[in-house]
Amino acid sequence: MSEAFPNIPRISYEGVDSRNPLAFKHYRPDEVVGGKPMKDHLRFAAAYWHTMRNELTDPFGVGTSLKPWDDRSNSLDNARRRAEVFFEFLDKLGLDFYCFHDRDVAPEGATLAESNRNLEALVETLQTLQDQLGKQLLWGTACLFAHPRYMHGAATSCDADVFAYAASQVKSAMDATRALNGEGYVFWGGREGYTTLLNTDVKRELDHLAALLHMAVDYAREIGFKGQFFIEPKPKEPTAHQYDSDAAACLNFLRQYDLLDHFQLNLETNHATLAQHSMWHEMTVAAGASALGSVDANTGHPHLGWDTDQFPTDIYLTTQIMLEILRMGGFTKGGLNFDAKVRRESFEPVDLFHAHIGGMDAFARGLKTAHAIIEDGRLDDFVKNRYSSWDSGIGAEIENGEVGFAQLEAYSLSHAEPTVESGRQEMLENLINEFI
Ligand code: XUL
Ligand code: CO
Repeated sequence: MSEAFPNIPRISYEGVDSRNPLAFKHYRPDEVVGGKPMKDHLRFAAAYWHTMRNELTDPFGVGTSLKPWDDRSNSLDNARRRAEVFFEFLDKLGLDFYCFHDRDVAPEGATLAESNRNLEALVETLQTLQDQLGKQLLWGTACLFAHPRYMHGAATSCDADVFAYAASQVKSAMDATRALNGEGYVFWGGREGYTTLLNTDVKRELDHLAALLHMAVDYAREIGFKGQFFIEPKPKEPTAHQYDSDAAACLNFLRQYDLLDHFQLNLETNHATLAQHSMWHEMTVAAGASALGSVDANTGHPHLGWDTDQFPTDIYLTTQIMLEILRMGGFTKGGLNFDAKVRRESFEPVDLFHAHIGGMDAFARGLKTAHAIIEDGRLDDFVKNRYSSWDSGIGAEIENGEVGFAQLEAYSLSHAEPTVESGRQEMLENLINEFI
């Protein structure tokens, strides 16, 4: 097949003085940071759905995206051509991983059997391309939200036949992920939520969602799938309330239904901000439960209240994300998946390159900055010191469960009014700026 991007060279590192928009200024895959090459810290992935399938429509207008290789048909040939173009894209950018939904890579057929056959055919193509170019599947998933059958949800549909269909689709998507040696499998609750409580039995729907996840855990055991399961929180959109609304809600759900041992969280910045949290908050909550698994790297628009899925370019954001990743000792099965799309006005193939280069450079800077902050040690020392009253004396006794109200009352009656210290927020903000 002829090249899809004939005028775009393989993207290489040219350093901070380069003015070439098709070069990395900061991302140097083999540069060692804290004992590990950048590429192994960052584990960048491209999202098949945005890169290959997003036509850049919006509620007010048709798609604008130019994809000369795509004849817009539902044929297997077109699907295979797209896969080849996608791997050319990964190769030129030096992206080591990718992620997909079943229906992104293979067309939905007239029957479930035909859809399954289409997916199996594309898995063969993807396997060949992975082997040829040395690429890896970060995670796979099933699209349980686009087809009209899922209008009321998939695992949480009011209709048991829809649940059965969704389960079948997850089964095939897990087979595909296992065949491609995927590092993980994601559940994002597409339409698992409600638009009105007038017609919804929330408790019953949550029970059903948990049942589907337990079936997935059982099936993984059955087929020997060793990948990591992830849940991806999002508070709303498309439904008014999504059951996987934020990290805390997901952890509570997993704990309630005895699934915590089998799942980690895949956190996405734009979902965090839709939930009125910062990404840093979500990461801290997940890390606190040892459930921080993977990241969908994107960002929202500060003035828009919906999921705009923009490429991440903010160095503060990438620094905060990489601080948490370094603090937990790095990714194991997870990575940084650019679940992001170019703007509707950025419709040319080269825009896809600019977008990924920017995201990769922003994360390379975030990694180097976070590593320097940790090496410097002042931030961590400050926090450690702030809690030093808990390291001995009455603090240690409380933490060890050695005292109760009566002892604490006696303690407080015999001691002077506590003297507390400044939180020094502004000083710490300035400290971060020393490194940015
Ligand atoms: C939707 C979203 C999904 C998941 C995978 O907002 O983030 O693309 O990442 O289903
Ligand atoms: Co996502």
